[in-house]
Amino acid sequence: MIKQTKVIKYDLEASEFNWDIAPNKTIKAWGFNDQVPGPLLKANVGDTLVVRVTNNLKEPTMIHWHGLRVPASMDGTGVAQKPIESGEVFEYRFVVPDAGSFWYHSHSNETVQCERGMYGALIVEDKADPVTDGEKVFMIDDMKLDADNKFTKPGWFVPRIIERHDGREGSTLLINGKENSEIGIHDGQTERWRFINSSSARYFVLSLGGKEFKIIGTDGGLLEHPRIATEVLITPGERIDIAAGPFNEGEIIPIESLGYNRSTYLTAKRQKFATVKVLEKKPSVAFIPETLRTIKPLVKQDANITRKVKLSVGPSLKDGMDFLVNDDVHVNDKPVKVGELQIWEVSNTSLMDHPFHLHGFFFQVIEENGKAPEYLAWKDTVNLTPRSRIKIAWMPDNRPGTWMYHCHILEHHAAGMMANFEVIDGNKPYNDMIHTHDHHC
Ligand SMILES: [Cu+2]
Repeated sequence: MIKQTKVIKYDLEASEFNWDIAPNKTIKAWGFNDQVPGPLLKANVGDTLVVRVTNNLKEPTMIHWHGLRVPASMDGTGVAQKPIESGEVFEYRFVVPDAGSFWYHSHSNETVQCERGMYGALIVEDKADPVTDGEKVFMIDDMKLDADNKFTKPGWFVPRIIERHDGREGSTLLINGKENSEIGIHDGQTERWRFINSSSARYFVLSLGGKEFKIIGTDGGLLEHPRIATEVLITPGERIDIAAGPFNEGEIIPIESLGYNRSTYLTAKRQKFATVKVLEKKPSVAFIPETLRTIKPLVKQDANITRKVKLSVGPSLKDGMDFLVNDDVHVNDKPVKVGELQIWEVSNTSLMDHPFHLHGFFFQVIEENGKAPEYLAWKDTVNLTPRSRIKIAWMPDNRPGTWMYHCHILEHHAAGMMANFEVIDGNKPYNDMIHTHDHHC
């Protein structure tokens, strides 16, 4: 049987516009189609997405498709394409090969463009998805605004150092671009809630007022088995899908983040992002099976390491500190060959957390600080706690080109904690010259 695939077209217009994050609280947002987040893009596995981006900002932009196994030329970074200049149009076109909760965001002047709202969700569905009574996407963000609701950058040395060290965190807490929103779910029903952390630097520890939920998916789609939890960490860039409910009519449940200590100057505390109200009872058709899918391990835990990636922080005279990959900033790492299994040891020698993100490919964490992880999952973003070490396994499939990995705290990425590398076709001679391009974030 030939699988029917569709071509799905979207138009995104990047511009500046007024956006109400709360009644009488309006910001000058940068975003897509006059909304924060941008439009929800949806497709089924195997569809071709064609996204025409018109840039009506006063500066260049590019869009990165976070978690999607797109061709290298569609990855939306400065090594993959020419920036879309002000007034220009660029068409992204790619097949969506995997089901899951993905997102798109600016990969150009990211610390400014993402902070102001240039992101949106991209959901890829599959027939094998569990049946639920409904689905919601929650894009988590925070904004640092001044008294006039403006995005000012810290001027003084000390606040500037704090923002560089911690990443930019703000006290305006948003779900889907709104403060204090109210969300409804019916008594007796179970919904799939997809959480995407689109903030610059905030570590979000999801809690529903202590109530149990089932974690059913993460970056690369469904887990093998649901995991019952009352809290789960979602770092910048990461996604967690849960089955929420059933709850009882009249219940008021907060969607909150518990404090996470990531050794920042500013300490995190428990904070409410939104409120769930449980409405009248309705029948349910939801069924969350005990086995959601099978994930084959790529390799055994004791597999030989093929590369070491060290994340660290070093002193810098100019900015207080540099954010380093293998003791350097904005690195060009060695190429990898198509079809050659990669076993990377990623270590963090610094005293703060870093969410490590690999573009374009999913990996499996096969070891965490010497131990096998509790469960198998396809990931593209994984947290490294202070002084920790993990092993990840991933396979460069046949999508040669320039790719990158970086810390997803946007200020750390911009300060140097990133590397480009080539995926090369092993059957063709490798031309060292392609490695001499400029560094881009
Ligand atoms: Cu970092």
